[in-house]
Amino acid sequence: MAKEMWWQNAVVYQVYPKSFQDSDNDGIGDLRGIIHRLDYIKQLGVDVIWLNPIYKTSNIDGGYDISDYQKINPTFGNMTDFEELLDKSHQKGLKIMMDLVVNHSSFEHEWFQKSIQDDSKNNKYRDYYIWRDPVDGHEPNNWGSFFSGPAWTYDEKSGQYYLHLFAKEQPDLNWDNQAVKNSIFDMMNWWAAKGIDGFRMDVISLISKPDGLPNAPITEGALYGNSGDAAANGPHVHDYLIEMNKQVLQKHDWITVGETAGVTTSEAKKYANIDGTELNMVFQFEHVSLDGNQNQTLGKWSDKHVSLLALRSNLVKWQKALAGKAWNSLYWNNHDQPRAISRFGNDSPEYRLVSGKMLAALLHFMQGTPYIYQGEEIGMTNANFQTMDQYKDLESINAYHELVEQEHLISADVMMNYLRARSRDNARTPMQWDSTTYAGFSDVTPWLEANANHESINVDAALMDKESLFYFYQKLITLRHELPVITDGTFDLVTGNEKDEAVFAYTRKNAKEVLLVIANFTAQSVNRAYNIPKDSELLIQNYPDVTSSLLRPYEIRAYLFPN
Ligand code: TEU
Repeated sequence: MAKEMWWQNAVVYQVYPKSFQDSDNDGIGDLRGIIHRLDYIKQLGVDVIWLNPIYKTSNIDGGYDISDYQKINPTFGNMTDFEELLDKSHQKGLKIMMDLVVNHSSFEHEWFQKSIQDDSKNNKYRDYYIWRDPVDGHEPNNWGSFFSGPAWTYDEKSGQYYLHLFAKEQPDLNWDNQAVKNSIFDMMNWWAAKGIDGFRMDVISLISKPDGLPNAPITEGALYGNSGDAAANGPHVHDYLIEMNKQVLQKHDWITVGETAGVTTSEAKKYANIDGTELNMVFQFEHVSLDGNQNQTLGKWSDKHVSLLALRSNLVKWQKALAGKAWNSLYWNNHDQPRAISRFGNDSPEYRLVSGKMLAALLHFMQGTPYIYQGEEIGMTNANFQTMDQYKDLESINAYHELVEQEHLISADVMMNYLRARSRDNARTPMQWDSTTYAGFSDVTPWLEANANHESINVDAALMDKESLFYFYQKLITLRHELPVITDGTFDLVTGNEKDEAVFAYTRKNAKEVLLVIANFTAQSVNRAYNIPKDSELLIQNYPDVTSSLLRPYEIRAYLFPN
């Protein structure tokens, strides 16, 4: 790319509005709550806020079931609140990236309601969704839903099934229909006119279904074929994104990121190509899938810890493959993933802070645009729920019913462990602002229980402690803004590091400078000798002093020296 784009040098902060800040004491976060906390986000130093869906919704899946793309979820506020949020953010130099959820709508969306009404087979909205006749009295194919059960639901009235890769309340839109595309592009242009700064596109890799909707390969013992694999990177997905780019994206200096389940590095080079014909970057899923269950029917449900060998080789693969050809996004967690420290670091009181700093620096010095998920910057941990009624996420609840009660594949205790390790609710507990009863999130019982550890892990405490994770993130963000090598430098693993089971060491290099990052990924001290030039500057570290070649538990150091 000839010109460096602004988003290549930016850091994004993700806000899950439902859990960020409640301003009207109904136990649910809202837009005015976010407005109230803008100065906090600004203080961190980020450039962009990504807002998870704030649209009118049937509330089955955390707002990913939109019933009106041009209305605000009344529980979150109204359009005036949104405009104020956008305005105040812009005044503070913060951009707003919205969530675009157009693989599916809510079943309550007017389009779907028309698609199932009496004259449905003759009205134009029937073809807005994916309807098929039964095959031998059954579902049209063997696809399973991401949220348990089949990916098809039968409609008595018309005698046909409709497709939903997610919940039955989230019917898939038919992107092969030009009218659907036009409606979506119009809607995007309508938001553009409001002055937003970009879109994060939900499961955009799934919008083009394979011709003929064939059965998906099925692993032995599995209940359904893997619809995610079957639908990912479908035959027309790039054509559709090129069309979207022409109709909408190229008219704006936006940030765009595609959430691309099932993306490979070669597909990513198309989605996020540097010519800019599709999107700026993608969220890939490989590094957050390495610790899944051996048993493919259990899929993500596991409490396994990934080995450094597997994690490193995957991250390195992405750094190398996209260099000069596309652009990476960098993340450890989001609203669908467990908390980074609990998953990849160590959330015991002894190591929470050092391991959190290690993970932060290790990721933020790589090439790509980093994403910080709310609470990550203060080291929030997994929820540690003990009973099923504490969970609210439909993916978790449905999986429990299917795997434990219906199929008897695993015991309740095992599943509770898996949920503590992987449930999406780990990420969705209320933001921990202070040590009061409801963590400063609300004055009433929140929709999802606050983590008991908010008494010590909270924003108030972080802001009062100069050594806190918050200020460490702030420093990393400043470094990214000031040091070109973090954005433009080439990435290389330190020679011989490929097989190291404890240490992850890499360099970033441009014509002027070299950045050397050395991280101990374990709770044990290890000895490693690295060649650190005399004229190097120690940019950042997570221990108060530096020993020679001894790397203490989760120690990270980054050195800068002339090339
Ligand atoms: O998630 C897409 C996705 O690939 C899911 O499999 C997700 O990773 C899974 O829930 C993790 O176990 C997106 C959204 O981020 C998610 O919140 C939505 O539920 C989903 O799409 C449907 O819109």
